[in-house]
This record gives sequence, C-alpha cells and structure tokens, in this order.
Amino acid sequence: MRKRNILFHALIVFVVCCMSMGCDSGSSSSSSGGSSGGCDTSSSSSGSSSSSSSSSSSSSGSGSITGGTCTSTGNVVITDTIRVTSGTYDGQCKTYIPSGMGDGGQGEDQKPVFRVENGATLKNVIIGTPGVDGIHLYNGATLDNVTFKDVGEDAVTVKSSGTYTVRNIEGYASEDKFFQINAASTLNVTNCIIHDAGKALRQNGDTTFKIAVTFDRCDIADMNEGIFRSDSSSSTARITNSRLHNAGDICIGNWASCTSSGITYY
Ligand code: ADA
Ligand code: CA
Ligand code: CA
Repeated sequence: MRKRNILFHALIVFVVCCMSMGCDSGSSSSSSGGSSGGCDTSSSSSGSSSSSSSSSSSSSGSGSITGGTCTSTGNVVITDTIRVTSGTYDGQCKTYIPSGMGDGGQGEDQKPVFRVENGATLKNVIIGTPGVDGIHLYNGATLDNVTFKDVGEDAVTVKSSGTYTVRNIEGYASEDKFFQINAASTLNVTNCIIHDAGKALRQNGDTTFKIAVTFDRCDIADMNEGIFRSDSSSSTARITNSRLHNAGDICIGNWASCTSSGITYY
C-alpha cells in the first residue's frame, strides 16, 4: 500500500464492513478439499460456474501474459486467516477484504489473508485492501489465478521448505516486496504481472540457504530496486520469456547463478 492511500483505504474498508453486515465469513477454521469461498449472497453462484473467469485453461500452452483473470463476483470480509490444508480452495473470484488483521503498511505483525499448506491449492481469489501480509505458504503449495489489488506488507511468503507453483498471478502497489522467501525452497512462477514494487522477489535478508526460483512469462514494471534480490551464494534465479519496463536490475546481491533469456523491454 502506498502511504498516501492509507486514510482513504481505511474509509473504504469501514464502508464495506458496514455494507456487509450479516455476512460473517470470518472463521479461522481450516478449509480443505473442495471448499469454496464463504459469504455467498448470490443465489446463482453455486459451483464453479460463478467464477467469472476460470484459471484452468485460458493461458496454458500460450505465450500470452494475462496475470490473474478474475473479475470480482462480490466481497467477502474476513476477520482471521483462512487456512487451506488440503485439496483445492476455490475462491470463485470473490474479493477477500481483511478486517482487523493489519493496515497493509510495512508492519511485520500483520496476519495473512490465506495460509496454504501441505500441497494444497488456492485458486480464483482477489485480495482486496488492506493487503495485510498477503498469502503464506508452508510445505509445498500451488496458487492459481490470484490478484492482489493493493499489496500490503508483502504479497506471497514462502514460510517453510517445499516446492511451490504459482501461476496466473498479478499484484500492484507493493511498497517493498512481492515474493518473500524465508526457507530453502523451489518456486516456479508462470504468467505473472507485478507492477509498482520495491522488488519482485527477496530471499530473506542475510540468509544463506538455497532457493531455486524461475519466472516465466511475466510482465514486471516500475520496481524501485529490481527483480530478484538475495544474499545467498547458493541460490539460483532465472527469468524467461518476459517483458520489463522500468524494472531495475534483474539480479541484485549474491546468487550462485541469476540468468535471463527471451526478455523484451517496453
Ligand atoms: C523482513 C523481516 C523478517 C520477516 C520478513 C517477512 O525481512 O526482517 O523477519 O518478517 O520481513 O516475512 O515479511
Ligand atoms: Ca517483511
Ligand atoms: Ca511479510
């Protein structure tokens, strides 16, 4: 969140909270296979047909860069982290708006909107304002078709070791980091749009564990610093088939290797 917008966003959240009285989706209990977003006030929105856009096929197999493809199907105000512990959680393109979970600034004590773990998948969600601490990932996970309207402290954090797949993702207005990597891990990102941030990815400062990161088909613009930053001489990063605009340095700090191919500039 850009600082000048904080008061405006606080007002908007207050109004949204008032408008959504009676729509209590704030459970912190775990959600698992086959579940879908709560606070469904539309009688026509059962099942996957309510998603305004499916992530399953639109961009696979093509060279296009679309990022997230949801158009919001409604707001869900949440008051605690939603845990996805197995299977697939389909947010049906609803906009998840945190309340009482942080202000979306640079404080490190904010809650994530979602926690996805143990190989589970989160798909078809829009993260509203404030973006708080985004989405936390543990023990391997997949994100598919996620839009961050206004990134908070950061967008996606890898919290423990594993292999992570992120596809069809986009986010805006990150004051500092988009991806934050806090454990030895493999992260493969395809079809991303990251605009207006400090850096697209940061391995946690002063850590020397190994991460292996790939970005393919990404559109990255307006980074204050650059794309990949690490202090670990054992980590690797590669970006391919992507378009950059005012994106700073591709590689910052220490890496075992940090490479690119198929890059265009606009
Ligand atoms: C900063 C902070 C870390 C951790 C990280 C994060 O790098 O120094 O302790 O909180 O942010 O996960 O956001
Ligand atoms: Ca941080
Ligand atoms: Ca964080």
